[in-house]
Amino acid sequence: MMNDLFDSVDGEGWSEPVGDGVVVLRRFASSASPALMAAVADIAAQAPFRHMVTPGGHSMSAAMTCAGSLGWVTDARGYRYQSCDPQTGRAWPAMPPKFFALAQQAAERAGFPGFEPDACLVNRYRPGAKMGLHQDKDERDFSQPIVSVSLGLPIVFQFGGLRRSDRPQRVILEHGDVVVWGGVARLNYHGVLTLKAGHHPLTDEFRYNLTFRKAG
Ligand code: MD6
Ligand code: FE
Repeated sequence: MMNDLFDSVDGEGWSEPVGDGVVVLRRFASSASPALMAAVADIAAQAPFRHMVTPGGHSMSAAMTCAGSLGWVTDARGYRYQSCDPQTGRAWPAMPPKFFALAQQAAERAGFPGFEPDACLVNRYRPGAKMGLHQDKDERDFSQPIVSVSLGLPIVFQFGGLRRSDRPQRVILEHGDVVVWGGVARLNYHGVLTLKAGHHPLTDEFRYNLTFRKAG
């Protein structure tokens, strides 16, 4: 697996397979990260970060916004994708071309050529925020992978199995790391542990996560 230790056609980094269908492309997004964060600020100026409420009535500890033709929302009615931001009534901000290109390159590098994400969920964690084990299953086509970009403070990611009770592996995700998740792993449970306090030169006290999906 020589190519896993070296090269990436489009940039820096190295690959670490985590399990069938899951690979971490270490530092794949490092050089793009300042431009990605500038685009996040742009998105948040149009569609502000907010703490969405789960159908069970709990406010999520990660603040969220979205870009693309579809955005993921949760409220008392459930989880779904929709084309408008419920908070502003306007369409979600367009997917920045830099986002699309990076996600497509990462997917290709991981063996999923032709990935065309139409939704980018942007999560912002402050110290104390976390995301419990969940499946990403609101998308239409599970043949398409998910590409997840970590920016800012490190966090412990949990990669579980198809049952919530399957004991998860733990992997630290750092600034610039990209996880590509698909195939037999597409519906596996996963989450992140509580963010610890710290400071990052690009993101201050926060960790951001961009997850790209083909939702529609
Ligand atoms: C996060 N990520 O890293 C949350 N989902 O903050 C996810 O929920 C996620 O990173 C599916 C695939 C990759 C992910
Ligand atoms: Fe997820």
